[in-house]
Amino acid sequence: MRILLYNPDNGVTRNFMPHLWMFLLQSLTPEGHEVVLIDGNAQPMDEAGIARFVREQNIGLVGIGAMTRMIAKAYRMADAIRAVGVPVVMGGPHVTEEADEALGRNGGPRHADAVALGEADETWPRIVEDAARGQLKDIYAPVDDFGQERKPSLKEYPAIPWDKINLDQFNLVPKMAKRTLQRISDGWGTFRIIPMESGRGCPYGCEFCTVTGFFGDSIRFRTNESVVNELLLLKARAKSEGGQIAVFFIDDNFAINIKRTKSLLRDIIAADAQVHWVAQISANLLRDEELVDLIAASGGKWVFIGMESIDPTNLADVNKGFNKPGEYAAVLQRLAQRNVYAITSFIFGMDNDTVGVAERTLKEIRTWPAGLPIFGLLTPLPATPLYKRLEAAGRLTRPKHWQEFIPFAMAHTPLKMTIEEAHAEVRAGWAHAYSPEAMAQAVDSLKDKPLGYRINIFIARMCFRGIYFPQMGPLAWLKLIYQNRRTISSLVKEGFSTWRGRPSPVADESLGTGVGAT
Ligand code: B12
Ligand code: SF4
Repeated sequence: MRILLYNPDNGVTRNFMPHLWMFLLQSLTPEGHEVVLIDGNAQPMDEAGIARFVREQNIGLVGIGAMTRMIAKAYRMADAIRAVGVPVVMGGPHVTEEADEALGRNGGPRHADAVALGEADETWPRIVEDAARGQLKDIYAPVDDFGQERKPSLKEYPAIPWDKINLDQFNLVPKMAKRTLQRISDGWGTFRIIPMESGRGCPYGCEFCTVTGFFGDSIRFRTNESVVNELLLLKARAKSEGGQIAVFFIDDNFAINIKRTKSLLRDIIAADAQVHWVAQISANLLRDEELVDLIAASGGKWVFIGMESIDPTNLADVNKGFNKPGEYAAVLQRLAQRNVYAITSFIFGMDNDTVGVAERTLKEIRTWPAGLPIFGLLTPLPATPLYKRLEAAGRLTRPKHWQEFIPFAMAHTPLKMTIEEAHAEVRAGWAHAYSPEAMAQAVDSLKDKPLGYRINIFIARMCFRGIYFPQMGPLAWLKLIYQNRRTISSLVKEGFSTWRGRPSPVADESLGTGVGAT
């Protein structure tokens, strides 16, 4: 049987990296079946297009995975596929919480023939075999022989064959530049950001987060050896094709067990398996100097930190009181001293937020080392404690907000400002953090570092800006370049004089990773 695994785009941003679930399920597919992957972010498709694809390619089963914000598109695509007679199984965090919606058991239309609840590592092979026999069940749940929920252990993690998988759709280097860039230094003919997990689960239980409910509070880790081998495979692939690879450790809290993280990083260094990497780590765990040393030595370039708010009352409200705004600056300095920078994520529209929260936050940010700030709105995702609290309080204005997804729009009323005011705060956050002046200031703040770091932060910020401001077309890019012409010209001038002062133009090792290509 030919199986298509499909992840829809959200129609707003281009994800900079493929989704891990597709590669994982592909590796867990029983022998005798062929798996094709389509990521809508890299290969946009509409309903007619996917229906044609499954017919022409003789697809016998389609698996669709989606976050809440993409679910409406996922349902439309599923409807189109089912209309041409091909069964659809859906999985991922949204349908796990809203299985009745996907199966049409809540009064709405049915979108999926089957739903895989929770982690599907162990149920996927069964789903495939049932589909091949034409006997798909409605629901597949990860349970043991006694019907108790069972979280898969990651000790026997499948070897994802990164050396063989066709990754053409995930190359971030434009096709026309591939040949030329292949010859630069170690080669930049391909540049891919690959998702990798070293563990699952987070015990912290922040109120707005799906993770503790979905993956559980018991943390499970892969063996160091299996992570190191995967890194080595990816590194070898990048080398053989004259390209670059960076890894996004998608663990929700990569350092949740500091002892284990240190041991993994030491093993990566010992095996010479370093690639440039980014990971999510909460600020409280970055107090440890030795950990930060190891992060830098093992290839860590960017750390994603869910700061959420600079207001301790807000943090306590969402059960994230372990974040201490008073130590944010010190944490970021500690990283920057090792040339590791931070993606700092903030949520506006929290219960204690008032008008002006964006400017208050930006004032703090301006005192920190340059980084990549992100601003979002508090969003009640299905089945989270936040959703339940707001529902009970009658504060949800769009209880099924996912059925009509609107980017950066609230689905409940904040307590101390209006919905429109919260939207304006997010707009202000993005506009000021990524204005040409802020870009110039970020580059200038790194004037003591080699040129490569400044170029890296500038490119990363230009790309990251695209999370909020659409910049997909050439015109939007030209406008952006024009607006930032002063910073660009100063970087080019400096680059030119550095190059003239050197015997040969070797790319600066400090260039790091332009991970922010969203
Ligand atoms: C990496 C990641 C991202 C990446 C993008 C995704 C990517 N390219 O990988 C980035 C950093 C860009 C990102 C952004 C956002 N993310 Co995010 N992200 C994650 C993260 C950390 C890891 C995803 C992952 O690979 N997990 C590991 C794999 C193995 O797990 P999985 O995807 O769940 O798949 C398993 C099962 O769900 C199931 N499964 C999944 N799909 C399918 C399909 C089929 C057919 C089957 C059978 C089974 C199946 O089987 C898999 C194996 O067990 C998760 C948290 C987490 N730990 O999962 C959040 C998470 C998915 N993100 C989340 C959110 C909210 C966001 C943002 C909206 C945040 C924001 N406010 O801006 C944005 C939106 C991005 C966008 N462009 O639309 C939420 C989604 C909750 C929800 N109900 O939708 C999560 C769960 C985190 C959270 N805090 O709750 N994210
Ligand atoms: S620390 Fe991060 S992953 Fe863990 S519950 Fe909080 S927001 Fe979710």
